Amino acid sequence: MRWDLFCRVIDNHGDLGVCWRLARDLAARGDAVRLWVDDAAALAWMAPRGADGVQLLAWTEAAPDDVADAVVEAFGCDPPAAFVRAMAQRRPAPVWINLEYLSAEAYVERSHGLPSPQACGLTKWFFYPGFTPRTGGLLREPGLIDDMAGFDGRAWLAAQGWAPQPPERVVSLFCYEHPQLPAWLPALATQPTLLLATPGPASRQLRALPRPPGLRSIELPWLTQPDYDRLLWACDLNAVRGEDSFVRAQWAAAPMLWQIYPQHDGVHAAKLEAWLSASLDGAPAALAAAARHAHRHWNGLAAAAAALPDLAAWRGWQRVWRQRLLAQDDLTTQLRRFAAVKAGQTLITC
Ligand code: TRH
Repeated sequence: MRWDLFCRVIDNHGDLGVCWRLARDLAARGDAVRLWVDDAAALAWMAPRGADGVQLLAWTEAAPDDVADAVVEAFGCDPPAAFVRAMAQRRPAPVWINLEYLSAEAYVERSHGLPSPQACGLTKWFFYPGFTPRTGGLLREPGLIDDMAGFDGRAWLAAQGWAPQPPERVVSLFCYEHPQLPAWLPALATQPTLLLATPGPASRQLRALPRPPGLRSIELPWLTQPDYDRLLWACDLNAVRGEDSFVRAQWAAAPMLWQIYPQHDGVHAAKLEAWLSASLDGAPAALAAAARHAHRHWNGLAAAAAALPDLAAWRGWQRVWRQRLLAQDDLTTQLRRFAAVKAGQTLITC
């Protein structure tokens, strides 16, 4: 199958991060992918060597010479008008899919797979990632779990020059502007800790804060997506943000803190609670309570800080949660199946 994938970079790196990961996965399965991006600058560090089978194109308002079998607009970015006109003229019509943001909230299962008739006569289908079999699943490329199985985290960190000095634990930090950071550092330092801070807000805020005794930190460069994965696999605790690193931390199955993408009207609180309920369902009560509190405090939704859960017990539970997620088909498998079925059912309603 041939794909046209549209990505508009709003802010931060998740739009491009998710689209690149999807494009790479589709191509690795033998599909031809054109990835149309309005600002691909971050690929210079995220994926400096590109990917076989992925044709990277600059977003253009010009009419295309042709349209692929399936068109995916990521996060409701609306393809260019001339492209949509070409889609409506194509026979057979392409399958048009809107790949939505990830959430564990209940509306996702209700909305996943619904059609939306468009003025041009085409049907746009809503495809929701998610954590349950009644959603579109999560991006998980073939071989990911095997790659982790043979990975030696401490050796990899040492090879990068980021080896902890025993008995230091290693924590990765990828965050937005973070009001809790000044209080978090002394709490981390109660045990010898090496903090690996990603570029951007994490390093910038850290630079301005005193280092409590017991805490060392290293400012990292931007890593390729595969190397950022390896960082998550190597660390004892990962502070992640947004959507894609949030998913990758769940595949790493290490203790994690998620700084959700803050939304002005506070709707992110419901999104956080939905994920906490899903991912801690069945966890030992004390662990679940401590992990919930840690995430709420991390997101400014709980006043007082509290001790983190025991990292060994937390890692044990993250592995249980990962096993549950592995039971569902991955997003690319489901998307390809969905597009093939809809291609057979494309309705021209005009
Ligand atoms: O950068 P983000 O905050 O992106 C956000 C979210 O996706 C949010 O949902 C969306 O609404 C907003 O963008 C527009 O976090 P996220 O989703 O983790 O994306 C970061 C990407 O960068 C991810 O693919 C991982 C990748 N990455 C690297 O490749 N190397 C690195 O060194 C780091 C730190 C990240």
